[in-house]
Amino acid sequence: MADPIRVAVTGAAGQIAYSVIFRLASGAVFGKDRPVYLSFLEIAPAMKVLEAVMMELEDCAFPTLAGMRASDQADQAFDGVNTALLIGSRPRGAGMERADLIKINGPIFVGQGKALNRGAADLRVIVVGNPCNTNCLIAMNHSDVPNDRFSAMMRLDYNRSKGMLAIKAGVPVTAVSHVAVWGNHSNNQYPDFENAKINGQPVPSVIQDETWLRETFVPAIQTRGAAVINARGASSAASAASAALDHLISFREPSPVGDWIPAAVRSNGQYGVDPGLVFGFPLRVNEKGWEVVEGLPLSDWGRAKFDKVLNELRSEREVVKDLL
Ligand code: NAX
Repeated sequence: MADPIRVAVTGAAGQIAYSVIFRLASGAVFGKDRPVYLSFLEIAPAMKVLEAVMMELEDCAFPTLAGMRASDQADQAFDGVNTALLIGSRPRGAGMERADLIKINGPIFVGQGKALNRGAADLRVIVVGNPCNTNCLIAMNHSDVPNDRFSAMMRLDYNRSKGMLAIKAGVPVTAVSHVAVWGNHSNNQYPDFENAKINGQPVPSVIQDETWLRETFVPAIQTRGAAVINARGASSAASAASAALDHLISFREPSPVGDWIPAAVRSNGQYGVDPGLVFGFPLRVNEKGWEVVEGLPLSDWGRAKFDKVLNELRSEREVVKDLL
């Protein structure tokens, strides 16, 4: 068997991790021939729960699980890892503003950014913990790991968009392609139906209901997380975990021919986004790395949505400027 791939998971006692970890260990992500070594990071009060997760992992007797360890020290957790899934952060509490959350979680990503220098030479970092774009920006700024190895997760928004368009059009999700989710994983993200396709045709020519696309689809995707919380009493976990693993895999293989993958990455100025901001773009992955898909048209209506989310990310960067 090949050498194990070493994966760090932070927030390992949390609900998203509970859906991520067993799939990583089972061979469902890297294949049945690739052993996986798991390295968990948690805060001290959550260690007991993490112990239970590790007991359950032992009880699964996965042939692909080469070993595991747990720590409350980021330096130890990231030592030698090939992939780091940064899921852990404090959830938003009652009455807490987004800016409060950014201020509370930002410092976590300063320390973790530095500790990521302990990773393997090919380390890739995926930020899920919210506010994920800005947390990614902070970690990137404190790490020597090349910027292009960092990304934040827009995949759940993309998967939600594909699912909802497919249901509306009465087609399988595989018929939906070219979905871009611009900007931030927040209520101001812009899930772009104008460039999206169904069976190769522009979505607006298949779903001929602009009012539904603009006034139902876009807000529904933007607020889907809150809808799940209202219905379940807890935030999205299985779908978020599934999206995190889709995201991880999509950086390890060439993108589907003619299509793209969604992720928030460091802007180089594409589409007028300030260089350095971590912004959700459509990307193509090839054997050399990834590149932003450029030149997609945006209508005035779409550009207004795009500019709104761009301004939101600029203000998040302002809130954390002391951490950069
Ligand atoms: P949970 O509260 O169930 O788990 C979070 C875990 O992180 C806890 O066990 C906690 O002890 C741990 N933690 C806190 N500070 C830590 C630190 N400094 N180092 C390591 N671990 C730490 O939350 P869960 O539902 O698993 O969500 C995790 C994060 O994902 C949240 O920030 C959430 O907002 C975010 N999400 C991001 C999504 C995205 O699309 N980017 C979608 C889903 C999700 O809302």
